[in-house]
Amino acid sequence: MTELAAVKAALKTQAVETPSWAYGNSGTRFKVFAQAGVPRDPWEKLDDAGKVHEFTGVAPTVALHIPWDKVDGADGYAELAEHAKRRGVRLGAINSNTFQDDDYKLGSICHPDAAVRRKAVDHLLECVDIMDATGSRDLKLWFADGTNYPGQDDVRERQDRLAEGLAEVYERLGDDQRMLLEYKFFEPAFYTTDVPDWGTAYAHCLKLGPKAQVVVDTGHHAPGTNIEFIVATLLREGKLGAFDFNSRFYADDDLMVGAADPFQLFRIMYEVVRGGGFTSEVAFMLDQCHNIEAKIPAIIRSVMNVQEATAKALLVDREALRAAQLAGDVLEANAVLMDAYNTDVRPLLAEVREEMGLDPDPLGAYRRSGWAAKIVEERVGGKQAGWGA
Ligand code: AOS
Ligand code: ZN
Ligand code: ZN
Repeated sequence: MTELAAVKAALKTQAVETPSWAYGNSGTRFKVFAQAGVPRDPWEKLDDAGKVHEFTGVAPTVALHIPWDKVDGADGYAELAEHAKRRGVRLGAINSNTFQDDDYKLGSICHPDAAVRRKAVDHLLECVDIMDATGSRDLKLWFADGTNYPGQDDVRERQDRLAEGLAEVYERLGDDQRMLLEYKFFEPAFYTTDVPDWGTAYAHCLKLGPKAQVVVDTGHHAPGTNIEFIVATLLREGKLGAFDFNSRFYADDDLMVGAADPFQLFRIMYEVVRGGGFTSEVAFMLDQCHNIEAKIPAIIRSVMNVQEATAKALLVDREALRAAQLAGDVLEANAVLMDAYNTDVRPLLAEVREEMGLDPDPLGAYRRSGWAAKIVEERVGGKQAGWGA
């Protein structure tokens, strides 16, 4: 296989998981701008996700969020999985929610009251039951737990509570299931967060065992953090479970991935490729909210941005780079990397899509499909789905 053929083959195997909540309405704490045609339930979210996969060819799974995507009936989740299949996609990670209940004001799994911790852990166990029904591999955990004021709670004891709760859920996982622990440096807690950084997530995952892995959400770091270094380190330790891709300018902005800093995304993807993460079990998920832009095209654009960064990362001349590095040729090593980054990979990706039997222009194809007008016309009445509901 020529090198270019190998790059194309790799790009064809790429799988980007889209989040169910990105198809619904979202906003800031100031205002949610509702959009016509937005899904009203998980079934319609899957209809839209099916369109993203139909036009990109590389978005085969959809992450669910419980309780936002809760369905009724004993066979509800099996039916949802069937519905996904009919739309050409599969159900992906199950995201838990221990942040929208009044009981969680002082935390969930780290709460000082054992009864609240019990409630939180029971919810996580319920999520594993759902995974059994949907056939999902991953349980994605993000905790809003933390404190707002120094002295509010015992920071160290909260870690013990966290470890205890996680251990109980870990024990419940099936052989092929994983627990993905996401960190975030602040928000909603403003003084301490119980899983604030990759080191804390890594320490808990290490203690738990091989089925516990760290999630890197690209929007969850302090400005200036070298995320690709974290990625390289976690991959080296075999502890990178997944990405939550999005872009940030200031805080956890959840904008389209690759929109704020495509160069950073390239550097991250280069470390993924370099560390063997592209072919391993690392899950590439989007975690975004499309507050003002149309949802489906924004998600298609995001998937394409991931593809472009990946293509550039795959195009790095690794031999030339290594030779320059070993020779101590700083400028040449940097030039090799920048050459790949500055390559216009859009024609290459258009070819890849054509070879996959797809339209080379996914956004144009979506626009021409008439789906946007159809959902506006058909999805009338009922309550639109949204982040938080
Ligand atoms: C929150 O900031 C995190 O990014 C989580 O991944 C969260 O669960 C997700 O945004 C869906 O609520
Ligand atoms: Zn996230
Ligand atoms: Zn986030």
